[in-house]
Amino acid sequence: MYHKKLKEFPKDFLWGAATSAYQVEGAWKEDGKGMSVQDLHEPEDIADFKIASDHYHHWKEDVALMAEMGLKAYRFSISWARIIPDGDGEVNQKGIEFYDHLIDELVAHHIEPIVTMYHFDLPLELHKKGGWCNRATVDAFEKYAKVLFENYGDRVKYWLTVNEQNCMINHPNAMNPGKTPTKKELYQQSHHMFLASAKATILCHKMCKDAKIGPAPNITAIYPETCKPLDAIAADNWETIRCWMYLDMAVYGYYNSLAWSYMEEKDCVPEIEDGDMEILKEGTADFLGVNYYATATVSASKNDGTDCQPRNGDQQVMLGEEGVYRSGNNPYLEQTEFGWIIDSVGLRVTLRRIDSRYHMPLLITENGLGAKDVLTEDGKVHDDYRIDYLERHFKQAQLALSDGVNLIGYCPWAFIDLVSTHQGYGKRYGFVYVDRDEKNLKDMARIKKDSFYWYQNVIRTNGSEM
Ligand code: BGP
Repeated sequence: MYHKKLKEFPKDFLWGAATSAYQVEGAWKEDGKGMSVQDLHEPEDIADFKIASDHYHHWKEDVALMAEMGLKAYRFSISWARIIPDGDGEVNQKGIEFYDHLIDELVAHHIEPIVTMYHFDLPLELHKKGGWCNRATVDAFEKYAKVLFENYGDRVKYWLTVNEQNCMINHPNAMNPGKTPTKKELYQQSHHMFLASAKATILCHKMCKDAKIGPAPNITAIYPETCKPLDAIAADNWETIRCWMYLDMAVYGYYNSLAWSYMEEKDCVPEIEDGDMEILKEGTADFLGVNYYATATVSASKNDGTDCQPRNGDQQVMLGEEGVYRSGNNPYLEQTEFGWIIDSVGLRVTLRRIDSRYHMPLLITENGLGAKDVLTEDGKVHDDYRIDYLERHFKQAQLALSDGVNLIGYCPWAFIDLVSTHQGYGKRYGFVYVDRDEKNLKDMARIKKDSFYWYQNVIRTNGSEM
């Protein structure tokens, strides 16, 4: 649809940027922090998460940079194991203080804190007891949520429960060190995460009266490879199993019926205890976080043993699944140097689809370009490719707004360079460069990239200049 005049970004639009604790903080065992499953990663050639961008020691300087850029919001995650080192026992006062200071500093600079409660970093002690397969983890999360609301509920108005639950179920390896769970176990984990989110949501509504809470799944429109009806069925299958089942639960508190049939077909229906469905119904979201990177294109299943084509990949790679869909090609879209599809129009498609289904306020909680940035000899980073990527996506967000989507904010990934989940510092996302290599920590200096100044102007003009 063409619009004669585009809607302006709302005055209180949350121009933000995002990070997650284990990818940016470092200080992996400082001041009483317990270990998380991410701390077990010790890759040979690339950075691990032990020091990362050392935000734990640079937080004040980092917030000053956020303020200089003009950020209206900062989405970050709290490390569960920094707050409760074994996940379920004593509270670590030093951990409480770290986020207390960070939140105070943000508020002092009029930056809205948007807090993710759990972003891939389950406390290791909980993992040893079965992690999300163990129902006790649901209660541990509720207890952790209570600690967060007690300590930060007076200042934090936006809470995100679980980051990319759908990716943790569809790409489970990094979250389950030691042993990849079976499909049945994964959907049990998912049920427990749904319950944990719902319980935290109920608690948030009781304890923090004017706060809003929601999930942050990775949502993307799925295209059929051709106009063959069976390709359309495959796209619908995968979009439902990958995306809608998570949002239907968050918004309506029930299992999507197609997703349920899929779990029956694949023998992975979770065990549901008495009372669970009532909790899920009660603990529904106030807004939806959306991590968006790339659309996917799929074709009809052949159901002949060749639908699933294993290949190396990360959270954006679609492998295909027997009897459900095959991974297809989209000749109209480019890819990043890391093989991620670039589809700015797909962001508009995705936001429109979510809006049609749920009519909820939407917040883009992640979107960005991972690239091999180069620091020039005169100390600059000319990331015009990132500016181009973000400009194209912001324009599509404005079109989605004009289409009627209730978009309340946009938090590109990432505010500052941090450890990429698979490529260390070889794949950077930030507006701020961190001067370190994979293994050589150098001085960790913070250097503003060209995109920093560009985004500063976008925010200053509330999106009217891009
Ligand atoms: C999302 C995760 C983030 C971040 C981002 C970029 O799926 O929520 O934590 O890692 O993807 O991914 P990567 O670092 O693999 O390029």
